[in-house]
Amino acid sequence: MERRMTRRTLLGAAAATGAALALGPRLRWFEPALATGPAEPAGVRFVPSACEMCTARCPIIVRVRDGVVEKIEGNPKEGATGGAICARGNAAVSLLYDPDRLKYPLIRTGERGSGEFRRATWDEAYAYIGERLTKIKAEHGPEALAVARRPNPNDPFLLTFAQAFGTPNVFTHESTCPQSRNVALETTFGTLMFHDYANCDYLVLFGRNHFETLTVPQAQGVIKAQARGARVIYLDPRFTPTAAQATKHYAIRPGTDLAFALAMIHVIVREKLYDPAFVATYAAGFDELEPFIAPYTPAWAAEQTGIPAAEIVQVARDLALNKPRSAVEYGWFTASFASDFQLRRAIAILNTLLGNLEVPGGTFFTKGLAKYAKPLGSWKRPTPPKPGKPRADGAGVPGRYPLAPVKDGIIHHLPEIIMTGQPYPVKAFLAYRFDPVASVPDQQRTIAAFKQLDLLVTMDVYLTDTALYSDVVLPECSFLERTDPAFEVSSLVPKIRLRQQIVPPMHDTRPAWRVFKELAGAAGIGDSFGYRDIDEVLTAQLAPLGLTPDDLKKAGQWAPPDAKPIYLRQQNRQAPLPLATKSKKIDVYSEHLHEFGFPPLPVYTAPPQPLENRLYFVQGKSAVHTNIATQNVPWLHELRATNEVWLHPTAAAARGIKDGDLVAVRSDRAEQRARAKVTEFIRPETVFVYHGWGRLSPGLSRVTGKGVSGNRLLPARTDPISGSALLRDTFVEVLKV
Ligand SMILES: Nc1nc2c(c(=O)[nH]1)N[C@H]1C(S)=C(S)[C@@H](COP(=O)(O)OP(=O)(O)OC[C@H]3O[C@@H](n4cnc5c(=O)[nH]c(N)nc54)[C@H](O)[C@@H]3O)O[C@H]1N2
Ligand SMILES: Nc1nc2c(c(=O)[nH]1)N[C@H]1C(S)=C(S)[C@@H](COP(=O)(O)OP(=O)(O)OC[C@H]3O[C@@H](n4cnc5c(=O)[nH]c(N)nc54)[C@H](O)[C@@H]3O)O[C@H]1N2
Ligand code: SF4
Ligand SMILES: [Mo]
Repeated sequence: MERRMTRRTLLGAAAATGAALALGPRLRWFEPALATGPAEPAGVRFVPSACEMCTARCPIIVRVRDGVVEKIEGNPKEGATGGAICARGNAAVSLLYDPDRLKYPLIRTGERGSGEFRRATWDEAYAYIGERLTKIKAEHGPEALAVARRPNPNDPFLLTFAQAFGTPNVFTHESTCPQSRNVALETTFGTLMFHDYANCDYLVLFGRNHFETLTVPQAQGVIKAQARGARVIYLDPRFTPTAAQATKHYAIRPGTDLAFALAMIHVIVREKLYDPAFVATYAAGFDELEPFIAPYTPAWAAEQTGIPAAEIVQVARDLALNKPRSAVEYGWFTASFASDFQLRRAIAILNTLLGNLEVPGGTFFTKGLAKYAKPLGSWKRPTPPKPGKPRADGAGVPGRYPLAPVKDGIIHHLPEIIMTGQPYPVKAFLAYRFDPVASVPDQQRTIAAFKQLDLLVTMDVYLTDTALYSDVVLPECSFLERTDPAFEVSSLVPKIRLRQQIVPPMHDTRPAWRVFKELAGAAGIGDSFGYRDIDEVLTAQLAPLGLTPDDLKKAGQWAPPDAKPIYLRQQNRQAPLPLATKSKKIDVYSEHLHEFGFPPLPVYTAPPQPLENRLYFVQGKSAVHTNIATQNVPWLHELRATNEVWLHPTAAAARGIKDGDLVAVRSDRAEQRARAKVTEFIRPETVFVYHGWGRLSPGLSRVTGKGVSGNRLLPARTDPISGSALLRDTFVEVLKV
């Protein structure tokens, strides 16, 4: 079941870490604490698993002594992480033992939002949900149920539940995260693209804050590149840890990144610095690009961005000089300004001009397990009927949001649908590993809508802000107390990884595979869950690969033997690429966008300008917290207990604000209070807060009511092309209280 590590293997891990540390002090965030103690005493186990403190799901080794989890470390065998984990991964121990965790099912007894619940048994909770779902289905049809989750290894259970119930209204969080990027990439290449950070020589980052807003494997890739001498150009209105590590930081004016990108295209085209053979072989519409890009000069971009024209020219030339081992990163959180979709299109065009696809140090198509071995299998389940109605949010629906992905939807439209009953009634909502009240803009509207529902169910590990308004709260086992299905981690080389149970559940909590099976039984759709336990699910998954659940439990992860990175164009620069656009080419000029009435080339729209006294309201994530998930996790709370309002000294002085003063941040929607942090690390027309505070639920006892919630201040605006939320194009006033 588990892997016993001897002192010798531990020393091996220490040596590997030592090698990584030799890269320099910037590694300090990733340094795994090493197991201590002279010898491995009896009663100590080391079990491989996968972290769930964020969705990078790094491989970990958990040290357990006499049934108590003592320490979490990175799995030293993982090359991509260098055997390291981050502070959040380390702190999972304190989540496991946090007295604030959900300990048993809850059924609401008071008004929604009152926080009055009673302890319920699982059977009571299932019966409550099952009865209401059956009634809602009979009265309004199955599409009256919406479900949402942050994608995770338990997706097959939630998706099977939704499909068997018959609803098309399945959401992810994506419209508040990378949707404009994803749609731009799918429009241009027909699929997503990824970066070969470690082998890159010149990398341009539009606010991708690798050394603060982390995933360990990506950050390690950038560190490896920099250790070889790679240059990193970083644009952010704020001076961040990535700015500190970058070759060059430009404090760009918020929302003007597209101007910088267009001017770089201008220089590369005008000076003929692109890869002509690549463009001729793979690109469609280059002829249209030339006249289109002519007006977007560096001088014009300098006015927009506040960055000198000569600097823009230099970055463009350096990018081209280093091609194909150079890239402009597509970014991750891209739910920001209305120009974001076209920014990601412009970046796609830049990478095309550099000819960096499928060569080391460039960009690549993901190579799934099926390319090397066989895809994972599944337990046997009946083919679900096709939902009778289209999605309520219009994602993928002609005339509404035809390009927004059907599999993700537009979660920030759900409140409107519930409130108006248009295009049809949605009466029940299930939130799994997702907290829309905290995460989705226009919190007031989300709450008002949730209060109108006939049924709201949350499944989480904490009493979240969404749970606070729920009828039933289902406690999932924490990730250290459960086994999930194996999941694929596909990068240059595919792998499968397993999260396995380390210790028995401490409370009356259950794993997802069990909850959805039992809930399906109560809702009369149990036929789709014909497995007995998670081992049966794992057996079915692994059978095509000739592996058993025990194989994976021992090692924690598996890669096809001798799997080497595949770069499709490494040997043959004309090799076919799996471009899934209609033209089968890279759509520099997009007929597809044109057909839907959207600009086929990345036309610039300037960001809205702040009225007098107002400031751009910008948020970002902290190195020691994950989005809205960890503010209450004890060890992480100790590291950062609240957020502050970052103001430039000139903006502060103009408002009579001193460092540490209590200030009010006011938008058209609401007012929030926190302490001012007066700092030169931010542009004067911009105010910044870390995302994740201003929480409502008393169940998050350490943080309730502390700091600023962005989503209380923001309206829910939508990019008409991708369906992405626009979370950075709002202005706020800041006043001394
Ligand atoms: N204003 C504003 N809004 C934003 C952002 C922003 O910067 N500003 N960022 C956006 C981004 S990038 C994203 S990705 C979204 C994220 O939005 P969410 O997906 O809502 O946020 P997460 O922090 O990932 O965590 C979701 C929930 O998962 C729960 N959870 C953690 N582990 C487990 C588990 O093992 N089981 C269960 N059942 N639950 C678990 C946590 O307790 C938390 O309630 O928010 C977006 N919203
Ligand atoms: N520690 C930690 N790591 C995380 C997460 C976390 O919450 N904590 N969340 C994970 C998730 S879900 C995501 S989506 C990724 C997000 O990864 P990123 O996209 O890197 O993260 P953000 O923190 O949302 O934003 C990054 C930076 O954008 C800057 N910015 C704001 N406006 C502009 C602008 O107009 N132009 C430019 N160029 N920059 C601007 C902000 O100042 C901020 O520093 O991180 C992932 N990793
Ligand atoms: S990046 Fe940190 S929190 Fe995320 S999975 Fe890896 S160790 Fe865990
Ligand atoms: Mo995200």
